[in-house]
Amino acid sequence: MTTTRTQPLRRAALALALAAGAPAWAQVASLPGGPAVNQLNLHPPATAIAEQQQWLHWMMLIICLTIFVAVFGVMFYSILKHRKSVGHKAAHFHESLSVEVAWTVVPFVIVILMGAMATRTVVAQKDTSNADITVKATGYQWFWGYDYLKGEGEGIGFLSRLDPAHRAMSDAGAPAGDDYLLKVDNPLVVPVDRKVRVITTASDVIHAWMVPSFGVKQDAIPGFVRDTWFRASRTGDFYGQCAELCGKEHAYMPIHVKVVTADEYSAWVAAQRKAAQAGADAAPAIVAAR
Ligand SMILES: [Cu+2]
Repeated sequence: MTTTRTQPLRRAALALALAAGAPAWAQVASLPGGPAVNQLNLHPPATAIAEQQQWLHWMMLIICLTIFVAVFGVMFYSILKHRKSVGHKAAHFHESLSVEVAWTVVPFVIVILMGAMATRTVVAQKDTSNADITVKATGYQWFWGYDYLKGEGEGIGFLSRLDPAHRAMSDAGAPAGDDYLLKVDNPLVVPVDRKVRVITTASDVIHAWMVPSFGVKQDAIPGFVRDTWFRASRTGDFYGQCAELCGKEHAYMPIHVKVVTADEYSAWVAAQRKAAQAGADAAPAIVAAR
């Protein structure tokens, strides 16, 4: 009797919950170069370094899992088969040289092997020499500033801020779009297959410049200069976020890197220069008009 009465109620509540929740998540699709729907794994790599990192990540995980299964397998087997209730008699040996040598040498060899596999990538991550383009990324509360210091585009500088519409969506608790909280006014534009050195610093508190697809995460520290690099292997839009808790708007300072072809990059540089020149020309005119 009770079931027949509560079932329609439950169904109605479920339908209501689905109707309320469905529009929010049903229309969100994976963002290429950014987060994916139901993403469990790391972002698809867009640099050789990110590829190596992911290979290392899986290799280390498999090694750890193998050790875990082997150690716990032996342990549980021993507990089960050698228990007192089945009449097992404990051995009474002490100080076995061979066992002690084995449990010292085997883990040592495993650690050395893992370290040897990672060393090449870790060293390569830090090699910022011979960059084609050098960009300074400055963390501010709460946006990024980019200054092209060397290479094609030298002298260009701008701020990169979150789209105010996204901030409003966050305040309203109504997220929408695939690039929610990742859309900026001015993305960092770089050419494909060129070594881009990113110098990081900050003007107020510690921030961190992170783009997962590039395998890059570097603290931006006030009063200090740190650097990292990437060489994007394909064109497209890649997204990241500030990765160091930097205050109340920490979640609202995304990173958008636009990787374009060499020609598109040259065109972009020319357009930036033209805009800067137009601005410089207009300024005296405004002064004169007063
Ligand atoms: Cu920050």
